[in-house]
Amino acid sequence: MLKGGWGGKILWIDLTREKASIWKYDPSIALNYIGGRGLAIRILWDHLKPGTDPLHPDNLLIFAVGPLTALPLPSSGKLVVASKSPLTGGYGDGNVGTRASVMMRKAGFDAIVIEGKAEEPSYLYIEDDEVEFKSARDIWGLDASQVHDELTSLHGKDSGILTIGKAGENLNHFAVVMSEKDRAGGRPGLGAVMGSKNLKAVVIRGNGQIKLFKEDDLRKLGTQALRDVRKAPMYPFWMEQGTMGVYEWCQENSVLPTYNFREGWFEEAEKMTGKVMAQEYKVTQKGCPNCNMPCGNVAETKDEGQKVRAEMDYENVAMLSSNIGISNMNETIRLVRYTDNLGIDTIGAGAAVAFTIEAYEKGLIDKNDLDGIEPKWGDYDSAMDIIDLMINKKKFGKTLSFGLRYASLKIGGSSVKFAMHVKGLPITAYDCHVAPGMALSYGTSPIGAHHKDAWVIAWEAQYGFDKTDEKKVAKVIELQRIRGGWFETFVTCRLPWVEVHLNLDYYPKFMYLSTGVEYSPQDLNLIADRIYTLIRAFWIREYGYWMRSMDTPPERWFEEPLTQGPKKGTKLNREKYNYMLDIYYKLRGWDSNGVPTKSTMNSLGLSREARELEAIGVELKT
Ligand code: PTT
Ligand code: SF4
Repeated sequence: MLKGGWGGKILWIDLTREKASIWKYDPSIALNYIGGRGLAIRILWDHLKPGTDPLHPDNLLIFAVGPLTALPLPSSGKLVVASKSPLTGGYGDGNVGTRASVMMRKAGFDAIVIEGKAEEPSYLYIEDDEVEFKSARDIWGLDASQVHDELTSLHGKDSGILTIGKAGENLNHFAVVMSEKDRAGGRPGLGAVMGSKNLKAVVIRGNGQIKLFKEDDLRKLGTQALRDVRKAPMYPFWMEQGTMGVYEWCQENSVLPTYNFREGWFEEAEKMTGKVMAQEYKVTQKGCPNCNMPCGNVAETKDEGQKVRAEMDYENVAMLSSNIGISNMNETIRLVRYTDNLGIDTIGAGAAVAFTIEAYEKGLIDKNDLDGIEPKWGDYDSAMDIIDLMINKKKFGKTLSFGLRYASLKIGGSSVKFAMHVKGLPITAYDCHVAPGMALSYGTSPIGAHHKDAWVIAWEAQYGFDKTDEKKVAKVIELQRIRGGWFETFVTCRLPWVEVHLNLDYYPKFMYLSTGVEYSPQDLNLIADRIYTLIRAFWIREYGYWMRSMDTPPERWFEEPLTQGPKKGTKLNREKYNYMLDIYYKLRGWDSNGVPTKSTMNSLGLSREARELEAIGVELKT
């Protein structure tokens, strides 16, 4: 019996039959998987038929919150979106800051699961236990910002709204789920999953109370933590630059993605720093619900042309500036606004443009493949044209819309070496020629190359980029546990801890006051390991096999040294990477090919899942 914290209910919606049902799910799932990503992978393992095409109606689109979501504590307005990914073919998730998370909690749902496909463009209106299936004919084709405005005026400002743009409608594999115009989640193509269901938006309102084990005490502790955030020495800098504060640091350390990750140092970086953004372009600041350290720095163009505003996060800016050779803040603001309106991942879009420029440069595609576009580094117009080509699935744009892995296999040649992804997911904005620990983090991230699970690079810079020892590997796992395990299951924002160093000890206490369960840090780490291993089992169930190469970043970083900047000449060493990967597998209790052993699965309470893998012919070492 749960004492509080969890809503205890899952809302299951079948779009094909226009039916909704509410389940009280087994409390042991809540206790052993907590919520968010943990609940999502449990649902996918138990309810998704193996081998389902990610864009088939049978795929499940899941929105999940956790026992700390929407509570009066730092930065708690977050939600996990998860599904089987069309971009990678494996487990995919993302984390969105949105009022929808608060509304889900007030409605009492820990997860909303959507299956099937609506007969025509639709959106869902959910108010507590009531679900209405509504026509989206009038909003289909609108961009994500317009849809937000339309649905806000229809359903009220305090509704939670999740939507897709044209990218999701057109099943572009880089499509994300958008909220409140500037928030995005689900880089592994989860916007396309929503589009494949003919689902333009989900609007949710909840009117209930979140039942907590010790509400007054939680409020008191939450207030104290909010005060700690505000008093933190890093707070003023964070409030000025947000995630963009790291741009200059990346340049100094030669890890700023430049020219399709060929370089880690950009000759015009000084025009694109967090300071320039904050002091010359920033006009206002936005945040997710319940956040007192809002990082949505809204910048406005200052060039001639129509004024445009966009939120400038580091990943967006780096991938749509240095990585495609652009050094003009106005152009990057326009690109971010454009991609947000289309509902396409900024990182995927930047990666796709860079890949196209390089493939063109190397003669693997020509002007005709690009419908007359002649792409160049630093050329804003051709970058916009490539994005359009991809959204409209014209010529090479169609190939590109299936992702870098697919496109590189299709055009062949040396492109496989410079298709900068792991497991099909484009690498986020840290070049790793000098950073073997970060390369391992990308290699072993449970959704493909994303820094969300282990942003080890800041620690690695201090520890020593050149070291490739067990301590570094253990640090990757430690961060994966906390970032990918704790925060993705509590479902709150991790940035209070990462950026202003809020004491991590708060979180087990919050969990106790919310749920009445006394999780120790070790208990939480064990749950994180269970989730990681189940996610790995899910990938293996989908692929039918596993190989080390799937946990390895692209050839480029091993073969082509940096040619500019202070670390010129540096590249990754393959033997050392493999050595780290061996240690990683050993520490995780997986075999030398990255397959969990039977004893690891048994010790994590995954014996049934181990038997299921064996039943499909996967050999599990003991
Ligand atoms: C996240 C990835 C990131 S990570 C960024 S900027 W970052 C990009 N943002 C995009 C965007 O914006 N528009 C768009 N069309 N595509 C985008 N793709 C990219 O997506 C985000 C913040 C940020 S800003 C980060 S680091 C932190 N991420 C968290 C996380 O993963 N978990 C967690 N518990 N807390 C986090 N807090 C921070 O949230 P994905 P958001 Mg995002 C415009 O979705 O798929 O996880 O990829 O959610 O609400 O926009 O907040 O320098
Ligand atoms: Fe949202 Fe940024 Fe606040 Fe995190 S720190 S909750 S991403 S506004």
